[in-house]
Amino acid sequence: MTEDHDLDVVIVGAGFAGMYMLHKARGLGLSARCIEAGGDVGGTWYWNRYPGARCDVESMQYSYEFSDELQQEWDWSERYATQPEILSYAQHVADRFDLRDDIQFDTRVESATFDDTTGQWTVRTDHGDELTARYVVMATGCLSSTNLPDIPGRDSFEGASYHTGRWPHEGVDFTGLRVGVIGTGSSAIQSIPLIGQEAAELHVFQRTPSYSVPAHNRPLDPDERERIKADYAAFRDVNRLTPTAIGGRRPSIERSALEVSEEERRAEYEARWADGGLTYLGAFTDLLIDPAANATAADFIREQIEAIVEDPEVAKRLMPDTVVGCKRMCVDTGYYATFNRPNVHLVDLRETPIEEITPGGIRTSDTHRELDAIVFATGFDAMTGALLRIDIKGRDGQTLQDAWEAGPRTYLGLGIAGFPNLFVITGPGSPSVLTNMLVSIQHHVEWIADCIAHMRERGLHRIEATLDAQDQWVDYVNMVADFTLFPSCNSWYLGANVPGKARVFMPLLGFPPYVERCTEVAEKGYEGFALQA
Ligand code: N01
Repeated sequence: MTEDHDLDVVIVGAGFAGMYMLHKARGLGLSARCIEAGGDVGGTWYWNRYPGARCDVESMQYSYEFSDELQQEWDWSERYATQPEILSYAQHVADRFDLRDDIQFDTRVESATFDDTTGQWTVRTDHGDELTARYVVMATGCLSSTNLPDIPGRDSFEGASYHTGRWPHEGVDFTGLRVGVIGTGSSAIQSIPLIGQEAAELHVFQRTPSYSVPAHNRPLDPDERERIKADYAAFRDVNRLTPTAIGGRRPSIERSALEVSEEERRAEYEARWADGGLTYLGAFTDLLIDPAANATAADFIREQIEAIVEDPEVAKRLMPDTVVGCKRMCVDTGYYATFNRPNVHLVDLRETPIEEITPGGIRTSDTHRELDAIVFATGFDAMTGALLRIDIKGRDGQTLQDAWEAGPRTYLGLGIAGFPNLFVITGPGSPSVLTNMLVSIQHHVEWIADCIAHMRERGLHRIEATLDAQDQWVDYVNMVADFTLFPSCNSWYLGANVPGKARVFMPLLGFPPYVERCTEVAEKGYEGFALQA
């Protein structure tokens, strides 16, 4: 690692965003250091080691495309890759491009302060390092700051407790134990079937039921893999042109759910259910726009729950009544069927809320359940949590906490007015979590690298989003969200899962128009940004 403490760029985080940013920065001849809180690369895939953790974007899509050698040499083994396989892919990338030399592991960035006179950032870590850099790139991840709810008595529990996003590296053996899982989002839905097979008794504490579609995971057929690899670029292009940059294999149908006959609609849902995965929501164009269209997709899933779950009362409790898709859809392997096991019990917190966690278990309004272990599958302080945990001070000593008090404000999700030379990868105001993250990450890294190259060629040293451009962008992001059903339920997209967090719809819907806008901004000399020598 360079011993130099005066760098061109400091990158915070060594997940897929930070790793590629480091590679690109080196390619530009910049001196760069990446600071990573974990003990290795991988970001989300380093931390989320809970049973059943795997990506719900298909493995042939959830990978880097910047190096053809890399995408040709790596063989995914399953349709949806497991966490260990994705982590070993990240490690392979780190080795292949010698990235570790410039990554400082087990180190957390505590503050980043901009000096208006020198135009430099000073970055301080919990190890006492003090680095200066012209640019800071926040590659801190959207779902990395865990949300551990403040339930009364939480810390009094005498058994073992875990958060899915901070799972012990050595794994956990639940054999013979009485386990409680709090939460029923994606992490819970992936882990519950496996914990249910192991535990003596499993109690699932559900506050809001989730819609989940089957993954139908399977080993990847080598012929299928080779077919894709033979023209990988075309495969990527098709996926990139969908609104979520996912699933061009089964594209959205350009018509309303209400335009077609009942039989046709049903056949489409059945085909997508049988195929599995997130493309279920692409069945018709208006599923996330028109409540009546959405209800047809939601009804179909509720029917499936009714058919799978043997106890009609349990089935009813598992049925969501919100708009399907306005909370992130889940993809599962045997989730609903797990409730047919005699050792798995559903606790509906809407009927009997949690009152407290006790030394011996969890007390709800009707009873106390004795537990040996509690799993908090309670999610993340999404999109802003990891950024706001760092004390970031921009121009005139303004803190990011103050600037974002009423919710995050960015221009393109990439820059923030008042914070020169600070870039965010997949930040709020960009499509980010509504897309295949690998595609969004690569787009942002390349945009940032091109921007820095543009500045260097012209002897420019400072770039900052203008307040005007940022205000217009925030209005646009809100306008797009308001045109959809997304703001209609309490999702983490809205910050609604964290008590006290400002309620703002953070990501932007629609990847292709966003990419076009970013390209146009760059072509017009970074329109909406102020650039200075
Ligand atoms: O977190 P979540 P997650 N008392 O926020 C409940 C990605 N991901 O870790 O809905 C009781 O979705 C909360 O209830 P409610 C993916 O983008 C991807 O599961 O707020 N319950 C909810 O049920 C995903 O969306 C993959 O009422 C409480 C649950 O905890 C995102 O990460 C896999 C509570 C949290 O669900 C986050 O998923 C895993 C309380 N006080 C994750 N507080 C794949 O690629 C919260 N809850 C497959």
